[in-house]
Amino acid sequence: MGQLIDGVWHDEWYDTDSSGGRFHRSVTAWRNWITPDGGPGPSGRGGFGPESGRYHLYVSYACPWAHRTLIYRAIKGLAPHIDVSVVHPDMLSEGWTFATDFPGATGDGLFGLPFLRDIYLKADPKTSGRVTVPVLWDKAQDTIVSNESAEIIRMFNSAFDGLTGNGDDYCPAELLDRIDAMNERLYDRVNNGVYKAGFATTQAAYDEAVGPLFETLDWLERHLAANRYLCGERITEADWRLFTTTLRFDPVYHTHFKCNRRWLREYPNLWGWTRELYQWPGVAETVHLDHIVRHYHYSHDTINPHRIIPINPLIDWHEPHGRG
Ligand SMILES: N[C@@H](CCC(=O)N[C@@H](CS)C(=O)NCC(=O)O)C(=O)O
Repeated sequence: MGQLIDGVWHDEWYDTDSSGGRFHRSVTAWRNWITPDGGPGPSGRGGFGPESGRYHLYVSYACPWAHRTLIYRAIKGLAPHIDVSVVHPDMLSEGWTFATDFPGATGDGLFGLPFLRDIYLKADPKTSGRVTVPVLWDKAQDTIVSNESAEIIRMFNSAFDGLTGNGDDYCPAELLDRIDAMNERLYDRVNNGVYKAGFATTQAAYDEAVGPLFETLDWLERHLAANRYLCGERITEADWRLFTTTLRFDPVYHTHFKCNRRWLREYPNLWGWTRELYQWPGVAETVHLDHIVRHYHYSHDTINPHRIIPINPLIDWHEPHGRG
């Protein structure tokens, strides 16, 4: 695990010394948008129109942020139009690699390069920053459109509708404020909250993260007792964003990240809702628990220095969800 500084790779773990043991996720650098008419989006520059076969998605099956983009690719009918490369689950001194000695790790389908950082360097040989997944690559301009999952899924929600004929809208205008507020509440306390607890290197930093995490899970349990989905009667972006975290909770975060006040399956509504999303058409195929379990336990040697992969709870994802 490391980062690029002026185009040079430095193998460094997250610096928590300067932040009192707290993990801070870096701000994402590539922020262009694909738009229906190719005009500029809310950030970055224009020139990225929706075309079949033009874009390529680099993901890790382990990563909850990348997983969101794979789910949207499935539920928005984008698979025939956007192809995918999958990195190896082990993220060690070279960062994410295109090694293929793990089932499902595809290698770099576009250029045959060895490391994900080479994709960043292809876009900008002097780039600086962390080398993260997902990455949405534009074959026409030979550059990165975006490496921010929250924005990639907003593009996927509507930019290609003219091409796919799939008008399913997970971010309808009338619910946008509610979705944004829910996302904000859940990102810091839950999606990133588990990482803040897991990567904390002081007791205080861990306590600061794990308290709000479980308060928010308790709140979500009550909320889902009264609401079909997070923002009311219809499924929205807020649900998909939370799902990639709740899916990983019992297999990884509970034990590996010390988020162990309760198992997720002890929350009947949250667990039923998680199973419902898992069972949504096309979604189970995006879930690769072998990559998930392997990545976290094998890559984070500050947390699990002997790299023992645990046996894990037996989970019946196909049990009827009982909601609706
Ligand atoms: N803001 C990014 C965060 C992505 C992210 O942090 N991905 C992790 C994997 S779960 C990563 O690639 N980390 C590598 C690193 O930090 O060096 C997004 O949501 O797209």
